[in-house]
Amino acid sequence: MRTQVVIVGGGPAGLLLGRLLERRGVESVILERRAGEYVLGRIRAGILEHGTRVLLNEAGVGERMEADGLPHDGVTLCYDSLSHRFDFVDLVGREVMVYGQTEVTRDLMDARAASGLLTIYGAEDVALHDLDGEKARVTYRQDGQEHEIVCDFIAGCDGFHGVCRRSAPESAISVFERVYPFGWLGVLVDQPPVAPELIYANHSRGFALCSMRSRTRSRYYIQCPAGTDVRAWTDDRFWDELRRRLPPQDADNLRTGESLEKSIAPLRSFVAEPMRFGRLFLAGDAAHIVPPTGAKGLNLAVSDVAYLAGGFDAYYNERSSAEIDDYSRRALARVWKAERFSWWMTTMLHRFPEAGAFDRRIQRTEFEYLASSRAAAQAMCENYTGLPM
Ligand code: FAS
Ligand code: PHB
Repeated sequence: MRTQVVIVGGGPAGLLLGRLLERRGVESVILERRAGEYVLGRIRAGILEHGTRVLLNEAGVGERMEADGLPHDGVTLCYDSLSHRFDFVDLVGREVMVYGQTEVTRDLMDARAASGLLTIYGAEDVALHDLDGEKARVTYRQDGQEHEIVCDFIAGCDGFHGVCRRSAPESAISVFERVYPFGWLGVLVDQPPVAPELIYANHSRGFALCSMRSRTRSRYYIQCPAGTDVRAWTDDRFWDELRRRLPPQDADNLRTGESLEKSIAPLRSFVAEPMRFGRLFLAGDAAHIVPPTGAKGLNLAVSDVAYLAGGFDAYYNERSSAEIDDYSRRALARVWKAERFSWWMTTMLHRFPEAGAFDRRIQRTEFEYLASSRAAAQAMCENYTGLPM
């Protein structure tokens, strides 16, 4: 088989890249290791930046998001007994969209199927070849059969544990990483959210987040020590701990129920540089990871593939390589700003086991400054609702 771009990974980055390329007349094949239903079963992000919402609408996959999503124009941060609501529209003139990653992925899958474009699910042992050759090659196995695709470019959209980043020459890649001493224990429940907007709380017992997927389905997280076994957490134990970390009026409003999903996400900051190796381009979690505190992970995948689609468009339709040659620099400039913001939100809102009295005073002062300075609040909201793409 031959194509112009092979996309490895059928998550949001790969599917959105495929959609953006289709709109520009560039041919792609997506290779996804898992089955489609498995991909949809992963509960991940919940907040779309303003720019992501605009881009999904421009790509013609925003209809269900606009019908079912929840535009939010504010968020509340708490620190012990302190609580402050940040009004996005007043401070930075834009809002965010609450619409789960699962639904974004479903919309993209449906659009690709409706266009009759090829996504190969169950593609095993994907391997990349000839990254510096005249053409690149991708091999994979499906139903016991070996297959090969010859292509101009490979987009590595296969996430943190994928094969693409590992296929780059070890001497050519630089890695920057911070692993946090805690994770997020997350629960999905079919109960109305505790409040109309998100609540991020730094309590002496640890971080908690009240989020949602709709007016009848909620998503909650509590900080837990790294290495925690999710089996040690019954629903009742989770609800009791969450209630203890929330402001009293929110704890009283909490509607509990049987968890539809319960999982622990480790927290890390990670960037691999550069994001291009010959004919291989990395995008999304394949190139970088942020702690979810800033709600940046999915949104960074979106800006990466927007840049990459523009680059392939210029290459094929204007015979110019300038944009793809500048992809890594341009993408990393936005990645690092999101890494900074996600690190800053995580540092301010979590209890660090090794923190001393001075560290906790500085953390509280960071919150008090943020809650008392319009300029500081504008900076926080500018990042949370999304820096320009
Ligand atoms: P993804 O990991 O979503 O997709 C990669 C795809 O590649 C997967 O479908 C995988 O099956 C496939 N793949 C992997 N290896 C392959 C191979 N060798 N061959 C073929 N296919 C292969 N972000 C937030 O903003 N908020 C959150 O709350 C949040 N929670 C998260 C929880 C967890 C457990 C994780 C892991 C991430 C979370 N994220 C969150 C970040 C997440 O939303 C990512 O940013 C987002 O999924 C990025 O999308 P992709 O880059 O497409 O990577
Ligand atoms: C979510 O709803 O899953 C969510 C929301 C905000 C975050 C992280 C996760 O910062």
